Amino acid sequence: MNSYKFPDDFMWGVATSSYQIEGATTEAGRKPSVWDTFSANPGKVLHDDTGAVACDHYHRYETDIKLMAQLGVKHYRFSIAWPRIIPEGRGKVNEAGIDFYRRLVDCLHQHNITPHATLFHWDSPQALEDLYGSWRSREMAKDFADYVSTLVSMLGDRITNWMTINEIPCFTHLAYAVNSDPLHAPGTRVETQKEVWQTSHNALLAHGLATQAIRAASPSNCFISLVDNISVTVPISETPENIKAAQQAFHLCEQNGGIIFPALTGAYSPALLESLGNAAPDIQSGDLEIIHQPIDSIGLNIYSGTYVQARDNAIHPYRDRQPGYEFLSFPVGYPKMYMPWLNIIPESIYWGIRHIGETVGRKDLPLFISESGCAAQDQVNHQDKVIDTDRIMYLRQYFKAAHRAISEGYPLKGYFVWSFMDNFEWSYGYDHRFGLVYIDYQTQQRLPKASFDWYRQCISQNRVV
Ligand code: IFM
Repeated sequence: MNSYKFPDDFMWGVATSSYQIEGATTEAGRKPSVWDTFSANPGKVLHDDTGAVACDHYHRYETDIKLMAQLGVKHYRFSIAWPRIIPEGRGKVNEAGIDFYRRLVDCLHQHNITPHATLFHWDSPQALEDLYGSWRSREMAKDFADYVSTLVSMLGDRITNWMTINEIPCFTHLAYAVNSDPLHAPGTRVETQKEVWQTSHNALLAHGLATQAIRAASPSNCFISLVDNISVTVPISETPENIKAAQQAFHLCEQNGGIIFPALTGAYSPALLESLGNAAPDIQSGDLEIIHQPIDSIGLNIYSGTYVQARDNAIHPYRDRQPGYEFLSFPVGYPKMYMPWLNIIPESIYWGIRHIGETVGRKDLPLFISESGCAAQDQVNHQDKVIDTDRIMYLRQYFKAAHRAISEGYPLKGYFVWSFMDNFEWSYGYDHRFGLVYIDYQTQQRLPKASFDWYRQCISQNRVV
């Protein structure tokens, strides 16, 4: 019998991000982020929801941390809002902002929960957008590193697990659109694909400079990761041909070749550069060394994937050629959770991990699932319960795929479920609930769902139940 037992030191955790839960967007010196501006613009976010109040976590963090302790997690991944720390993006430091995170982290320690702080989860200061267009400028990477340096020198006595940046593709490639206004994220219209790739290159520089800044400012030994939402290619069946096809396809699936490859190997994928041609970003001398800083682990946010199969004469999406594989589209009726993109592919966890080792060539690098979870149409029943068996079904399969990776020797160290509680799901507002804890946004009441109890049992028994 396979009991799906995990290693004794496996890190079970939950994750959130600042703009999605904190609220209090005008309090204690915080100035607007690009998401405040974007969501205040009618029609940009479903139902015109904004993060102004969100889960009011800024005022209710103690209640929330007590619930985390009841869940039994020993690890919590949250993010720090740059506009709380340096409201104008550069220059004057806001002590009240630092104090909030001091209180939060102290409370976590009191409950024996280890903080894992993400330094940027998309809520960049609006002032820098106004000044130089945010990620369109290399200045952004320098300002980010200065913010990080300040923060780590002030909070490094309490936090030793740092994650530089969350999901580079989402605030670059989704936010800068060629000759059209970006639909799902704040950003700008640009004229060429090259400009879009330049934004992700600048974000990679920010990651590298921030990594250097953390090492320099941290008062003690610390652990640094990048968090990436790689696009996982999954072989339709595990024949040698299909596995090879999935590995080849990984380079050109979405932004993999230009983000995870340079970050972990110091070079853009040659296959990507070839396919981009003139659309490739300008890479200045020394950039790749900065980007490819030694890090201690990689965080993978994996929710879904793309099936691939071997095929001679396949036409590649970027140009005509015969690369030996094809991306498969999903049949009508393929099972998905409550998000247009959330096709249920549990084995994406296993293949994402395996690609880092075999396809990117970083078998040495410890990794963890820094986000995985699903949205569901949760409802409170007449007994005041949310019985989200769909979420349990989803997580159970994904945990088993993580277990498979560990049993085959891949260095998976932890799993952070997204999300601890329902929250502001970006352009989908509050309609799509990802939490283990239900939030009643009228009353701010917290209600643990059935999946909360299920996850609590997994954690206490250290296996998939
Ligand atoms: O809510 C987001 C999160 O901010 C980043 N990763 C994906 C989640 C679900 O869409």
